Amino acid sequence: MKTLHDYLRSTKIESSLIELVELLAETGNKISHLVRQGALANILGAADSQNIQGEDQKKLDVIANQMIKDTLINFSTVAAIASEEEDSIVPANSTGKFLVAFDPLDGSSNIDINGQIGSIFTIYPRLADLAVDNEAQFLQPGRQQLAAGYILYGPSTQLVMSLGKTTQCFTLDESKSTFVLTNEQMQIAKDTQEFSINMSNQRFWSEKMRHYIGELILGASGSRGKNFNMRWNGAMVGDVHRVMMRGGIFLYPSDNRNPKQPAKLRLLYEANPIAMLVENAGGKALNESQSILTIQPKALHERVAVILGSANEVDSCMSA
Ligand code: AFP
Repeated sequence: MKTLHDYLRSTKIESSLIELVELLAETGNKISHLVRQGALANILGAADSQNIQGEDQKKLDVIANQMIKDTLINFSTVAAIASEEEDSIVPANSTGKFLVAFDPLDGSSNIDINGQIGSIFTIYPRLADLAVDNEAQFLQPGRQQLAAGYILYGPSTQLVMSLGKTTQCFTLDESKSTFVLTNEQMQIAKDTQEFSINMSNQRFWSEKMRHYIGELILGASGSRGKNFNMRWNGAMVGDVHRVMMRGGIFLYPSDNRNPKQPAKLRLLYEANPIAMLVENAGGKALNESQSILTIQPKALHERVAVILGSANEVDSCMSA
């Protein structure tokens, strides 16, 4: 079986981008090792701090963020980084050609219950006409991404990534401490009978979303004429991986719980990288009106509604 190292060199991707992807994979491997030790590595529980999102940080949020940040800052081709756990961007190397944004630990509420968690990353080209400490570097539409991926810390550790046209899956061979190609071209089923949404927010959704989900729940006795199953993981990486593997529709729609914050998921380091992976696997990823990858970001930690997965089901949701 082909290793990540061999796969990357079989592509036409430039060597400096290959090296950066390998560095991120290697850091994910190290985080995976910590995750597997759990309480024995003193990584569980709260960090007694909050991030700019106003979220209580877990110890592993902080540890994973520091590991990725320390690795990238010292890598000569990285111009600047952005993270869910960093208030603002962190300039790195003035001659760097890449920007890296990441959610170091997605699904923090799953850490202490041994649930699925992951790290999400995205790589953009550095904008030559802007200084490396200019936040506007990162306000590029998702279509500009050079590479994107997530590392899922589940029963096995898997790296799902796209370097442009297709989406691959690699599985960590812990005996050799290396990622091995296990799916060269992931394809999301066009149809599904499985949806993924946090139902406890139902009373806060738009009428349109309440109607659409209501029809899924009516199943064969409703307008859809078939039954649906539901899954909600609490970690986007876990729900998205299920969609990548067996189809489905994942939704975190806008809601009116907090008029100042109608959406939850972050555009730069959650929605955009995931949207690239999903679209390059034949799925769709929208924000209730347009492809997520076409959104012009206005702020670093901007949030966005997310509806993604099996193309025909996303179409059904949008036309509901
Ligand atoms: P945390 O990393 O703070 O746990 O948030 C995870 C997440 O951003 C995304 O991964 C999940 O799909 C979503 O939040 C879960 O949100 P709810 O807790 O509101 O269901």
